[in-house]
Amino acid sequence: MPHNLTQKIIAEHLVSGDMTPGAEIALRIDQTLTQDATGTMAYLQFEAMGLDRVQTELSVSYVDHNTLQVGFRNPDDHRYLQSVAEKYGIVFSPPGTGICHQLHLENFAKPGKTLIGSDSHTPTAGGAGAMAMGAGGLSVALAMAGEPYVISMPKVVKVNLTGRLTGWASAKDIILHLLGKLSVKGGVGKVFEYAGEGVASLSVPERAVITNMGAELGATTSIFPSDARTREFLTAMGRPGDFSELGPDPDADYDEVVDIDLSSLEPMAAAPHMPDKAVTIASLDGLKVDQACIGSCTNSSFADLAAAADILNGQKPHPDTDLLIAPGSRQVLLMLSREGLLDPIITSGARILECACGPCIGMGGSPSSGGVSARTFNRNFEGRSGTKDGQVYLVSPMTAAIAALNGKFTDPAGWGEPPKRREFPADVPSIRAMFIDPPADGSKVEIKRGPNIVALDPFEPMPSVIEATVALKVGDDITTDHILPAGAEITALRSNIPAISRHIFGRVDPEFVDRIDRLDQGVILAGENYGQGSSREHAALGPRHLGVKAVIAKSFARIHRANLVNFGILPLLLADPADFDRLDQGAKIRLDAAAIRPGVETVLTIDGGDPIPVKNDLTEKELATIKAGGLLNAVRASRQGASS
Ligand code: MIC
Ligand code: SF4
Repeated sequence: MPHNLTQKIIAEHLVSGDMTPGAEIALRIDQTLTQDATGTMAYLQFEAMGLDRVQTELSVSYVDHNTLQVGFRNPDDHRYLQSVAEKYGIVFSPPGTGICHQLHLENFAKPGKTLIGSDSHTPTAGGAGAMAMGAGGLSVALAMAGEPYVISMPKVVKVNLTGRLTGWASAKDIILHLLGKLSVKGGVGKVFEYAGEGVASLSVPERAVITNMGAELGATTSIFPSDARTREFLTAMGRPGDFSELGPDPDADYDEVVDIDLSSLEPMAAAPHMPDKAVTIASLDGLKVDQACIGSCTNSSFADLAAAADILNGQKPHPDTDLLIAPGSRQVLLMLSREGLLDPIITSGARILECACGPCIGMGGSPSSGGVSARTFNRNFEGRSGTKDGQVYLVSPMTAAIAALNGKFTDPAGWGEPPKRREFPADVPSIRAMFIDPPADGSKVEIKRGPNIVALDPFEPMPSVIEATVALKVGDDITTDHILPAGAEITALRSNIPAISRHIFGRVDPEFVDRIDRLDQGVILAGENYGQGSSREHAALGPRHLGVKAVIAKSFARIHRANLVNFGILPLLLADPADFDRLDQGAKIRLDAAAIRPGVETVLTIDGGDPIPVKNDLTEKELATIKAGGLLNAVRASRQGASS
């Protein structure tokens, strides 16, 4: 049977399960990546598994999120991560080297390989033909221990690209267009596989912009074929041996097809506060822009920054607009410097930041009160910038640079000729030597722990009856940024669950933590797509620590649902979404948890009477994990069983 590219890679890595959409499949994982904000927890969990060395072909530990080092917490975490990497055979990328996804694309991504990363934008590597997925830290820890990664077999959507980009339209505008069309829940349970004659017109860094931000569709991942452009890219990166040609079989079937005519696209923005609120830049003509930020794992390649440098050349941003630029990696910075493209950036007066996530995760660079910020990032959730009423528009680097010069958004019709597209220079410098490779034998290495690193308490098994209060009722599209806000102060607590739990839902309802503290057991009630956005498992661990037993929602985002299961919280679905209105915050519910069966509808009762039917899409194994109190308990029990 002919296979599409996704099915080919899955078939090649299938450990168990059948490839029917929706069925549970287990995949062998070739590579893993972690970043520091999720990595500390992932490695604490890996340590608890008792192995001497990672079992993957390659595991890389990046430090890119918590790089401010205000006080001891971040540097303690970095030191811990470096020592763990040395001990267990993991490549370590020190702070300042760059953003995990940009670095992975440049240095390690390989066509046809499976990669999971404890960061939702891991699909960036799909730009080079890898099947790369975001996952919770515990899932990554298990993959490092050699366990397969379990997902639902995705549907495969063919995104058929025709024509080619013209004028000021860029890769960012392709994905913003798709988000506008399909929404932030449009990709749940799906892989977006790019095909068609338009593919060849896009370079690997451009493809990576699209696969990166495919995460905002809620997709399992996004992938491009590996072709002549991939060969060019890998050769330029000094890795011609990593190339292999890979694409769908000629008559491959897809579950859905979406057509995009590249030549019809124009510069776009995602308006506040969701990545799918796509509007044209022309429609924003005249809107004052207080800040412009160029960077993040979406748009910080050499090509992106070179285009911005060309636009800024000899000019200055508007006096009322603050311009910040963060290159994605030291390689990008080095290329800009060697090509003479740093000069126009420096002389423009733009503020050059460290090669790291920076303002994207609220690590500085917040806009002023109510300020409009044009950012080349991938998320504009309310408050994520660090300024609650900041108005963040997601745009391309060219759009951000032009807006910075004009101090406002203007109609692209008046922008003149776009800069020449530069992919990468003829001679690309390697920064591979800036990574720290682990020694062959790490057995003597001592792990360095600071006071910020607090081991996880074991979790109790699920009670047989849940008698709980609806501790919080929230609407649709609640992000993990709503559940656990980012920003420098809170993210510094990622390796300390008791401390970080005090911030759960802090921006949605500052009373939440005190309220749930007074309750014995709590549940959360939510609308569609609960937990969209990041992979941070703290958004499940924190609620679990506070006593949340179940989340009852209309639907869940993929990674967060897996994190809930991993930490023993029941993800229940309202059998009739209209029942959402019958359940109020403060209601007392009762549920016979012991009686729950995979896929079987059951009822919970409100305040001792009124029944509400709830269903689940849990597998036998997932339910057993939840009942055991989470995956760590389940893994410990199975390891003990194996050794007795
Ligand atoms: C994000 O962009 O939201 C993050 C910060 O990179 C997260 C990971 C985290 O919360 O540490 C992600 O995308 O998974
Ligand atoms: Fe970092 Fe932002 Fe990318 Fe997340 S989305 S990995 S915070 S640059």
